[in-house]
Amino acid sequence: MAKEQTFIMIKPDGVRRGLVGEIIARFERKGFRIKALKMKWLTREEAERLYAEHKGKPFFEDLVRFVTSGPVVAMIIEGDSAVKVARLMIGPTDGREAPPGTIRGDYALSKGENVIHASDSPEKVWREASVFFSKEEVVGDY
Ligand code: D4T
Repeated sequence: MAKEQTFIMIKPDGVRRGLVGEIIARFERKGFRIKALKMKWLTREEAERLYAEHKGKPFFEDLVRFVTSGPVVAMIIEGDSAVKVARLMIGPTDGREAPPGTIRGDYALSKGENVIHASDSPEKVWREASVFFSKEEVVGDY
């Protein structure tokens, strides 16, 4: 499989709980390269853009309130089958059902406050990443 990039975001609960280092370490140890990294406190407009696909759903307001409740840490990582592998590593949406060994399985006990986001398709990677990064901020091969 060719090298691929994906977008990861540690949500405000993960940042507040001091899980940033732990989570980044998992992706590094798995073999991914960090290509961009940023802490940012999202505005409401940015949060709505990030989660545009969920607009109108019953949980949308809570989701936007939560994701703007504190800073998040966003990154672009690169490696073989990055989108699929990162989704496997974070686990299913609901932390109560996520298997131990996955990030949500180990650190989340909720569906709303579930510590981390990873893009679920290659088409969404840059759409989501562009809320945080310009193309110039993504470093070259190293
Ligand atoms: P994200 O997008 O944050 O990586 O989560 P998932 O990809 O695993 O799940 P999702 O897009 O379906 O949901 C986005 C976000 O909304 C919250 N949520 C979701 C919620 O609070 N209640 C719900 O019923 C659903 C479906 C959790 C993640």
